[in-house]
Amino acid sequence: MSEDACSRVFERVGRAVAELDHAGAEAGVVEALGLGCDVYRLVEEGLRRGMVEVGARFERGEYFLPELVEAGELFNSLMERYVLPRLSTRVGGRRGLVVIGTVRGDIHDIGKNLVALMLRVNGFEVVDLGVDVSPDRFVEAVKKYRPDIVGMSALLTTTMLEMRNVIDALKSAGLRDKVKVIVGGAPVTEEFAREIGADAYGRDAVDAVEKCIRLLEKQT
Ligand code: B1M
Repeated sequence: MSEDACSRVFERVGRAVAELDHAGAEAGVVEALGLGCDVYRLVEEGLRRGMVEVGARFERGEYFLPELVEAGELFNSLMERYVLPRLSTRVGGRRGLVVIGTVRGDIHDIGKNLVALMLRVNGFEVVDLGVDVSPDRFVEAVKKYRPDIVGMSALLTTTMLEMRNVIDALKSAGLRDKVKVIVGGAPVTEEFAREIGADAYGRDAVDAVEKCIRLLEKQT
């Protein structure tokens, strides 16, 4: 398989997702897999790139809420049919336990699900609290599951502020020094993570896995 050939197909997949061209996106995914391209790169450089363009069109007023919904469905359906079966086969091991959720007020879960999946594939056990998770629910989950790591996802500039509230709630409950905290999501930055007192920032799902592995190494 040639890198160039894969990059070209990824670009086409991204464009098709952006256009909400279901057949074109599916054909591109099938072609990329047929070429033996890396599945995770297909997700990041193809599917996710298309989603970012969908967001940009929404911002410019070219797309509206139904298009955002449709893009989410297209992404999920391609993931379920083509990507998950290829990644899930590698699930196993027990590196550590991560409690993950999308913060209060935010219902975006595609990125969070991808992070949870990549953590599982890489040997982590994951308790997924879902979306719109309040600080209290994070605290309760830490008490109940005693995870090594708490992971928070936010896709909105407004809801990313909830991450600080979760960290404060963990402090108030006397649990902050018992868990490591990793944050991520489109508007979140390394600097913001540092500012709110998180232990790590994950740029994407692979980076999140690497950071979680490093967080556990620091503990031992
Ligand atoms: Co929404 N939306 N949306 N949306 N949506 C964004 C986020 C937006 C950037 C679009 C835009 O205007 N450009 C914009 C936010 C603007 C802002 O805050 N600055 C936006 C808006 C405005 C809204 C609504 C307010 C729209 C409205 O109602 N008027 C509304 C809010 C609802 C709410 O949450 N309260 C809304 C709703 C929705 C849908 C429900 C329709 C749908 C989500 C469906 C779903 O998730 N089940 C949706 C979608 C699809 C998007 C875009 C187009 C795509 C998001 C996505 O799934 N990307 C998005 C545009 C964009 O992202 N630029 C947009 C693919 C996914 C694989 O990437 O989620 O970034 P991502 O995850 C990555 C990394 O960020 C990282 O790893 C992942 C894998 O690489 N990561 C982590 C994520 N979490 C992590 C956690 C970690 C580590 C890494 O550690 C724990």
